[in-house]
Amino acid sequence: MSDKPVILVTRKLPDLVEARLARDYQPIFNPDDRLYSADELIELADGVDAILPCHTEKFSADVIARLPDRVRALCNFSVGYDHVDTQAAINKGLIVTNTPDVLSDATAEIAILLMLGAARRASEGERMVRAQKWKDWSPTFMVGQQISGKRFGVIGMGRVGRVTARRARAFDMEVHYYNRTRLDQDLECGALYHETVEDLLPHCDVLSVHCPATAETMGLINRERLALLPKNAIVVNTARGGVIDDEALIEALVSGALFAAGLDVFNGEPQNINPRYRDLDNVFLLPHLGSATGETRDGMGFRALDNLDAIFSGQEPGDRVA
Ligand code: 8YV
Repeated sequence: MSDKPVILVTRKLPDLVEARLARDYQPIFNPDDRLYSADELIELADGVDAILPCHTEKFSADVIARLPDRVRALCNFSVGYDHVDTQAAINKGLIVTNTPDVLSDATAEIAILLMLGAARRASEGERMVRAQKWKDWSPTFMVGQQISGKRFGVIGMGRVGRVTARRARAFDMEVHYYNRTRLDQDLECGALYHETVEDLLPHCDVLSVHCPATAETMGLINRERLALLPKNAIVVNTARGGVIDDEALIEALVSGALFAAGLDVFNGEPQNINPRYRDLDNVFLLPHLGSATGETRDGMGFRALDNLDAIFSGQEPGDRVA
């Protein structure tokens, strides 16, 4: 019998990541990439030393309480950890880690893609070409919005928010932001700080959401706050669906108060997103692709493994969040 730690890997991971896991641990893989129920997770965790989950597995207080005591850590393959009840993990003595930094570039790319797609009506145009409904060209045909030189507002100027702001500057956008604490000048790079979300919103031709999903940020972008955006603003969300009140956003898109939205994350994703989004031409919808590049998914896996390695060699993992 090997004395290597046993790791439950909840989803199919990139080949290089699985190869390193197989070299250094006794992994229990999920070759069919099936989404486990809570009961299955608990059953599979029997005899396991740590779990390497994704945000698709929910570790509620109840699930955590039912995990076998042998499980020492949840080393997530994600930067967000709103799927884990961290207080319950702390109470049980479970270490929780995430994968920051390695997905900032990829997520920023998707935020910029959503901004451009929403502003220039990309999915609407693409659907038209595919459906052979493109009949003519005229000076007033499918006119969108130019984003160059406009104001780019960021809620949550963490790693992803800062990289996205840097990319937006390449379009000569003026960056405004709200963050719980003001950044040092060298990290601000000239971005204009607003002390409250309410102060920020009137300055956003594009609003890009980058804050984590917490009890405080749930429903943050609600009807009252959306009303503070300039007319014809664009809302982009690559953070978590829960930060936006869907009904309020949809109303603003239908009424024309907002020009468009670009969304990569949703309440109820993947199967139960608000069906009204599907009927709106002025939303650009993507299926949670923020970190979906080969380079980034390898990087996330290696980062999760670095955390596992630290834990099983008796060191403090670099990305401990609980
Ligand atoms: C990941 C994400 O792909 O890392 C995150 O928090 O939202 C995604 O981009 C996903 O969470 C993997 O578990």
